[in-house]
Amino acid sequence: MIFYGYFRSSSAYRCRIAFNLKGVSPDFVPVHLRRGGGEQKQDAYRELNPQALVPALDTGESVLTQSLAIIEWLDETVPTPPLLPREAGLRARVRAFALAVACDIHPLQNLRVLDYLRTEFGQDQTALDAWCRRWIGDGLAACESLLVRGERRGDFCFGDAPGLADICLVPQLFAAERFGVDQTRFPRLKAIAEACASLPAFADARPAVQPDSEA
Ligand SMILES: N[C@@H](CCC(=O)N[C@@H](CS)C(=O)NCC(=O)O)C(=O)O
Repeated sequence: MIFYGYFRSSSAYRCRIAFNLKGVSPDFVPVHLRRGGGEQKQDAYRELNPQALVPALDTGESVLTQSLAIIEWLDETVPTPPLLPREAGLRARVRAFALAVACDIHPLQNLRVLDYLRTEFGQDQTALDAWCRRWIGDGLAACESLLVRGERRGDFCFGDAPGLADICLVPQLFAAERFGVDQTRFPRLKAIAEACASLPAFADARPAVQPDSEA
């Protein structure tokens, strides 16, 4: 298997955590999102992912894209430990949390969106950071409430073991840190992130320890 990613990509970070939790180690091919205008935009990579986004996973049989689709494929092909609960209602809540991050927060901080705000609307870095803080902050505040409303039990988002929600949360908090979001607003999310950080699957997936890291 070949995994195409970038150390700082939140979506690739999600997949790395999932691979580690499952004990799966695909070969890694870095795709530099900035070098030469962005390797993700070059024809060779677009052949793999026409969206020109990382990650992509070549399973040997086909190329999968979209981090959540990759993670659910992994969960179905390597069922232990499970990343989604068996009970349908709880499973829907876990997916709702993951989608709140992946569909409603993350796209607004994406490189191509920020580049567009910079080049087409003339915004400087201060304005872009404020934009990111606004949308990440509001989104994570809603995520904090989702867990409170869900009467959370255990050290992780939805119980005593990490799953899809935690896999999405931790990279999003990493991005929140990068953009200077005030995280004192999210005590529950921070406590969960600390529980995750103590696990090798999460620690080994951090951007700073990836082979293509520039940290
Ligand atoms: N929904 C996609 C998002 C993928 C995505 O936005 N990837 C970012 C990095 S986190 C990217 O490749 N950005 C390149 C760009 O904006 O040009 C997923 O979950 O895989």
